Amino acid sequence: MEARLYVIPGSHPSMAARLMLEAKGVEYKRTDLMPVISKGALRLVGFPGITVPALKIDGRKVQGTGAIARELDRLRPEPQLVPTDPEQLAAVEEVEGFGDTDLQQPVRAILWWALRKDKAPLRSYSEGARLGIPIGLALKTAGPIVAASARLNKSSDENVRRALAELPAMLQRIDDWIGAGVIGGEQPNIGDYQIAPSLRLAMTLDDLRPAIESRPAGQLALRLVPDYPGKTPPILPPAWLQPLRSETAAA
Ligand SMILES: N[C@@H](CCC(=O)N[C@@H](CS)C(=O)NCC(=O)O)C(=O)O
Repeated sequence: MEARLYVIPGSHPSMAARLMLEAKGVEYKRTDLMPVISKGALRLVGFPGITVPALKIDGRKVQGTGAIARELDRLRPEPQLVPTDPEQLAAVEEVEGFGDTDLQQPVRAILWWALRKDKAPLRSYSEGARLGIPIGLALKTAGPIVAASARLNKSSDENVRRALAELPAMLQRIDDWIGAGVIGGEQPNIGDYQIAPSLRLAMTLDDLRPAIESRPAGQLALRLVPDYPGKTPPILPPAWLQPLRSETAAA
């Protein structure tokens, strides 16, 4: 099987695709792309869409975490990522949908807000990446990319403050799914792979980690993704973190 995965360093759905390929034991080559520039690069190599993860596998082009999971199940059924039992499938797809849209996006918005305020942590997110140019140079010229990414991901003060206020309820939903056994089992499914990397990326922010790490959601993220590049020292306004602080105190 010949496989090449296109990713953006630090991207949470890209991490999901990497973990699924590894779980399936599929060997693959990886191409690291810079955000924003990635859109044109993906078009150049023939993908119809503009987002990572994007996978070329045995001549087929598959884009998006969910589509990649289903293609991997088709090519190599074990371990199964998407359940076939209808009841289980419905439950897992609910988690998957939540991870794909509701959770991924606010985490992106929060991180780009932080990186726009201070670009220094960007280097830590590029750890181990091969961008085709020296990392130092990539980082020196990253200003416009950070600004564009913050704009594209709607990282306004208002959106980020709202995302932080909504995070406790999201974490509770994830804990409940773990409690009900929909995710968090011994054999991770697409729901696990959609959720864990997003939480793990959120945990690279020192401001967010304490509210996540000790609860079931955080434990799942740490189990599935023990290592995640990146570390952002405290930067978010304390008032915005209040909803998360009360959550930590209650736990
Ligand atoms: N929900 C999709 C989202 C994919 C997505 O939006 N990926 C982001 C990176 S996390 C991307 O490619 N953004 C383009 C950019 O940053 O320029 C999935 O899971 O595949």
